[in-house]
Amino acid sequence: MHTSKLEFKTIDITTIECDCIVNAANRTLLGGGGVDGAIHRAEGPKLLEECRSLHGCKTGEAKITKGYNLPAKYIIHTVGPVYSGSPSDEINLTNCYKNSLGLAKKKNLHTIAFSAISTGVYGYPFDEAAKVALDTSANWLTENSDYRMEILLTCFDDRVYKSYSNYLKNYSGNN
Ligand code: AR6
Repeated sequence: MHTSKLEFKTIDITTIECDCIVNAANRTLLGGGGVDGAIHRAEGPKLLEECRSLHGCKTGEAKITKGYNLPAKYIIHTVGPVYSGSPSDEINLTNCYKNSLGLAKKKNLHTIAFSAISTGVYGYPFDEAAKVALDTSANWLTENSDYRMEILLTCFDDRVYKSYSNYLKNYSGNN
């Protein structure tokens, strides 16, 4: 018997004690601004050194490193799409969530906290990104119902929190 969970809340991802946090990285995996910058700042040079050995990451894919001094045991680095308005954006963003969850399962991890991938510098509209994050996470839990996974979607920006709330409100209204 196990209980999987899907929730969202306003929290700084670098403070979360869990099996893994998901960083919204870029294709170099060598750090940047936003949540990526915050994670690298909180951790320091050892993370950067391990990231160098990974030789980058394609959009929609995910790679894992240790969490070093962060409270999370591991960091999954995924690369969201730079929003362009084309159908490939949704496919790539969906793959970020799916591949991160798949990697966490492969590593036998059971608690995962996501940043709101692509909703900052990469310009993905909040409502559309919320739909992808919530639908993909919920579908993954259904498809992997034999595995316990607790998913937390972090919202650092109030507009992200509002989009998650609104999507769920409309969702329950339709059912
Ligand atoms: N904890 C949780 N969420 C955060 C934090 C934090 N400490 N800081 C920011 N966010 P962004 P992207 C939220 O720009 O759009 C970097 O330079 C933020 O409010 O970090 O995928 C990379 O190196 C927003 O909702 O990532 C790439 O070059 C969300 O995290 C590029 O930015 C994502 O915003 C990736 O852009």
